[in-house]
Formats: sequence, structure tokens, C-alpha cells
Amino acid sequence: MRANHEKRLNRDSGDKNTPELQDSSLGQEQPGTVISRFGQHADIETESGQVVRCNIRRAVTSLVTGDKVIVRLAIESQANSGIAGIVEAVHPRRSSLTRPDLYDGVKIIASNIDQILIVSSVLPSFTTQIIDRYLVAAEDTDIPPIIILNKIDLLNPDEAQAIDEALQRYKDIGYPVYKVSSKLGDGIDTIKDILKDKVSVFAGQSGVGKSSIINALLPDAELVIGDVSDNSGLGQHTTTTAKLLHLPSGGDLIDSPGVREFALWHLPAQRVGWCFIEFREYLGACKFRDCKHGDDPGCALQEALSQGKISADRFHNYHKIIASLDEQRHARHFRAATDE
Ligand SMILES: Nc1nc2c(ncn2[C@@H]2O[C@H](COP(=O)(O)OP(=O)(O)O)[C@@H](O)[C@H]2O)c(=O)[nH]1
Ligand SMILES: [Mg+2]
Ligand SMILES: [Zn+2]
Repeated sequence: MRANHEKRLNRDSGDKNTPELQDSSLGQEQPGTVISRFGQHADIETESGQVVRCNIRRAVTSLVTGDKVIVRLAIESQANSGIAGIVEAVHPRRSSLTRPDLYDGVKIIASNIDQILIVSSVLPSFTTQIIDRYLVAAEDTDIPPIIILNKIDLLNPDEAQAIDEALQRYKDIGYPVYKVSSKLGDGIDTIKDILKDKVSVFAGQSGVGKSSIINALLPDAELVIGDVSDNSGLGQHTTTTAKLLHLPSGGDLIDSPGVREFALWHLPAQRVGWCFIEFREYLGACKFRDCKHGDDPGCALQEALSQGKISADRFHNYHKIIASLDEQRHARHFRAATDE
């Protein structure tokens, strides 16, 4: 099957293994993009902009929103099935977003994403710890993150200064930072520019204003209102149908509650350290290979901290994240055990 899959990617015509659509009723292979995936079907957008509900070849073992595919459309519409084509093959992904799945480990929810916009705000209160958790999650996927501070209309001068200092630390290590108010419309044009020609996702804690920003970008807001919130903890029973949306101002958004709340779940401590991008140059330089970067002697990170080369806040958040991941892991083991 894999060989067939390869062949199809090379635009070869292959065998037939679906009863619903016979090759004789299918047109030429053509490129498409997965707009949305529903169980055994997917909505595929062709290059002409047509969106067609399709079956999926068995050889295509994984298909998610954002995937670039090869599709063949039915020549005659299939009476009463609503199925009008078949996904023949999927191109390798240049990036993918994952979420925790209690039994399967990693589950891919969307692909081919260019950037993650991490939204924060002053209400719920501004915390670098949550920003760092999202940054680590983004770095782990290798998708460049951008930090957005929303609700700047609510900032009082005292808060503003403390927050500016915190945000400057992110700029110093190379992250783009933007301040907006979806309420007043401040900065929304800048966000539109950032999104142009890219596939983006918004992520962030509930209440920071993700829906509000997306609604400001998408006048046709019906598409994004009415989120079903994910209350299932690890989310393995949630239907997270991520949807790819075209923005009128240019660029695409992949959105779903699962995408927005994509988060850090389990990473080995070493990987978390690597995901703090400014720590990278010190990793491996500690005296002990298994250095926990706590009070271990000869710790290169502690040294960098004492020289002011890394920020105390980021270092603190690193340890908080490691501690919380340990807790989470224990909780999950416990839950898995009691589920039996
Ligand atoms: N003052 C102010 N409130 C905002 C702004 N953006 C969103 N909100 C409010 O924040 C709350 C949460 O917004 P929502 O978009 O639902 O956040 P989400 O959970 O991240 O999608 C709502 O009451 C919004 O009206 C803003 O720029 N300024
Ligand atoms: Mg929302
Ligand atoms: Zn160390």
C-alpha cells in the first residue's frame, strides 16, 4: 500500500480499492487541500476553489486539515451519497500540530502550519508562565511562534510598564511581539499583515480574546462562533474538526477549539530545555550530563543566569514547567490505571 501511495504522489494512476467510486467514474488527478476532516470523509478544496466532499483511499492512513493531497473528482455526481471525489494520496507535511491522546500518545490535529499566534492578555491576568508553556509547545512542533498581547485598552500605566518589560524579554530572545485590542481594533491591521500568505493558528488560554480577534479578521464570523468547549481533560473523546478558513485580507487560518487550546502535555525534561531557545547554547555544557539545572554544581544554565545572560523569569518558568509535567505524568498514569 505504501508503494502505491508513493506512486500516486508521483502522479501515477494506480489500482482501485473503494467500492463507492470506480476509476472509470473519476477524473484526472489534481492537487487539493484538506479544508476539514470528518471521520471517513474529508472536504477538499481544489485549485479552482471548489470544495468537494471526498472519500479517502485506504492507503492514506492519516489525513488532517491543512494536508496537501492528490484528489480525483467524480465525473458524474454520486446520487444520494454526497461524495464527489476521492483522496488518492497525501504529500509529506512540512509541520504538524499535535494534541494529547490518552491511548494513542500523539494525535495530529492539523498540518502545514507556518506560524502560531500565541494570544495573552491582562484579563485573565498576564502571566509569562502560560506564555512560556505555549512557546515550549510551539518550539516542540518547530512552528514559529508570535506573541500577541490583546486587550491593551485595559492596561493601566503601572501594569503597562511591567508588561512591557516582560514582553521586551521575549523580543530580546528573538520572538516577535505585537500589542492589540480587538475591542478597539488597535493593531488588527498589523495582525492582518502578519497573516498574509501564511497558514496560521491562534492559541492561548481561554478568555484572552482569540475568538474576538478571529471575528475581527473574519467578517463572516459564523464560521468561528459556537465553540464546543473541551471538557474531557485529555480530550480523546472530543470532536475537534479543525477547519481551514481563508481570510478576506489574505492568508489562511486553521481553527478549532482543539487547535486553539493546543498545549504542552508531555515532553522529556531535556526537550523542554531545548524549547527555551536561549538556553540551547548552554545545554550540554553542565558538569553533569544529567544536570537538572537546579543547585547542581557546575551548571551552565545557573552560570548563565548569574551572568544575566538568561532571564530569571524564564529560568523560573522552566523549572515550573518541568515540575508540572512530572505531576501531569503521574496524574495520567493514575487515571489510566483506574480506567481499567
Ligand atoms: N476590553 C477588552 N475586552 C476584550 C478584548 N478582546 C476580547 N475581549 C473580551 O474578552 C472576553 C473573552 O473573549 P473571547 O474572544 O471569547 O476569548 P477566547 O476565549 O480567547 O476566545 C469577552 O468578553 C470579550 O468581549 C479587548 O481587546 N479588550
Ligand atoms: Mg473563544
Ligand atoms: Zn545544568
